[in-house]
Amino acid sequence: MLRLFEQHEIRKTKELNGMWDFVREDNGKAYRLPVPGCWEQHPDMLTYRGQGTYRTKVKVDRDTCLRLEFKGVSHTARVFFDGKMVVEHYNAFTPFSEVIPGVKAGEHEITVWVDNSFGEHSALHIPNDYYTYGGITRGVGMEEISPVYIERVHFTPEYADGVWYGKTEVVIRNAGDRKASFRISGALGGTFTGTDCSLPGENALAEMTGEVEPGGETILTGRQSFDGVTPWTPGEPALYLLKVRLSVDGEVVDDLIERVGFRTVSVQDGGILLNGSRIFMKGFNRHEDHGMCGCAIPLQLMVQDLDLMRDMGANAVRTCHYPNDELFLDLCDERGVLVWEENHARGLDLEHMMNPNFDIQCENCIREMIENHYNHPSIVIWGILNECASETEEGRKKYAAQYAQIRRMDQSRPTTSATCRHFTNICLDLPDVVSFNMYSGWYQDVEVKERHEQEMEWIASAGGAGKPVIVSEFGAAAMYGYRDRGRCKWSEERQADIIRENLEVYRKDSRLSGAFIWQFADCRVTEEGGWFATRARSHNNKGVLDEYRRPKLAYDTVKEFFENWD
Ligand code: ADA
Repeated sequence: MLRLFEQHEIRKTKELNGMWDFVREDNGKAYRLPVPGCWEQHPDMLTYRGQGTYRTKVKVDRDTCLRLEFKGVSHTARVFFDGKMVVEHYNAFTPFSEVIPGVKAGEHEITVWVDNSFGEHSALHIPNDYYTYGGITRGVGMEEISPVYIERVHFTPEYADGVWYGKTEVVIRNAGDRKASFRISGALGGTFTGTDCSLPGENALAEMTGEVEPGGETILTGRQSFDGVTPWTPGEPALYLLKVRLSVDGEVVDDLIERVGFRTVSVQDGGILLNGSRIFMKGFNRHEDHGMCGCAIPLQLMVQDLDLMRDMGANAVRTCHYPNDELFLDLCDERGVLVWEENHARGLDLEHMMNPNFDIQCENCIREMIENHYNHPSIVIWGILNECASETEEGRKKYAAQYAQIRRMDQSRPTTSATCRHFTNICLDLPDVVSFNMYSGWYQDVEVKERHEQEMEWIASAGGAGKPVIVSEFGAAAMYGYRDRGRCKWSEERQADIIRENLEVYRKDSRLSGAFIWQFADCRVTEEGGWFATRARSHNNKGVLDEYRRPKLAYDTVKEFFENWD
């Protein structure tokens, strides 16, 4: 399953999830591995870092144009169709696709060379405080498309003078060899399992027409009002299906269905507003990692994670430190969970940021994140560059360039970045929301309130005055099952104490717009880079649950606070 709803009624689609052949490159050994999946699941490859090749066969029953879609390959992929390379992609956490025209009826072979190694070529996946797994780790789809097809549809809800508007941007591409005149039609409404929403009365999209050159792309935009809209809110996450159809020479040749919600996000007077009302984001930092399956988390375990967060009273999640599987975002849309999604970069110092691949790899990651996830109403903040070199002039240029890229692509959501460069960060004036990571009571043996006040004063004096502020990380580590009446460090008791001390301070501070616990569940870390030296079991153990989702004592502490936050 790639999404929680059908995206096509006309385009012919097929999921390629299942068992694929796999050959490990270092020793030539052959396997059958599941897709999606991490190769670390196999007992022979528990710690394998290197290359391998996946292979499968597909069949088409007529001459056609194929579109292959990969939701995530960790971390570099080269895709071959009948032995010819069709696309190369870097970054485990963003989807990519490729259109292959002129495919003949019959059987064809898809081969994917995968590399999860570290080195100069990889600026973002480095040895780090989370694990870079190997494999085709998210779903794969294959679609038969017409040569002129819908590349994507972006829907932006707007609200003015009591009326909801929707701006629809449609991107049409032409993989054929002749110029085409086309017409776009569509409707907003429909139903889906979950919250069942239909707009009363007329909801057809205003028609648009255009032309597209061979090998070219045409973008059309329309804006119209909608009556009887139920806005998307955490309490009532109303969603609508937006169905767009493409006709060429009077014949419907393609379609795309997106699921959208009507809500606005803005910042004002130091607060974050959803549909004009101030919100507070209380939630978790969550890595895509699970003791059972690495980063290739199946739907039922994603659902369990969100159920556990809801049980603790959370209303928000930060997808630290990379874009997430779209199935997870679909679930957040349906459940009214507020999402801070961020690009892929954790703790990169200036030397890492000066890697010649850094700028382009970040730019691609941000572009793919926003292009693909634009329509999710649950995403209310775009984040960048967690704990990177924001204290340097060179670093500042990179922060500024990335915020500018986001604003070019999306003006409907605020931006932020989680910093740990306390008192030295020179980038606080750049984002819409200021966020900081603070480990009072764990790394720093300081009084939480006093340290928090120092931080708030510094933020106001360093470019953050008047902006919303979020405590983006706080927490402490505990080994699951380790209890100690003396409440020593690494015991579940001590972790719960530290989280409590922090929550007590943040709950009383009306200047804040959010507090995110580090972290939801324990996650694996790399041993390369020396992380094991400070990370028992080669895991980051600050989870409120362990990697198998067994709750520690802090679970009930968080629940007590989050459920009674007001
Ligand atoms: C940082 C970082 C996290 C994690 C955390 C910790 O703030 O953003 O990825 O490493 O600290 O556990 O120390």
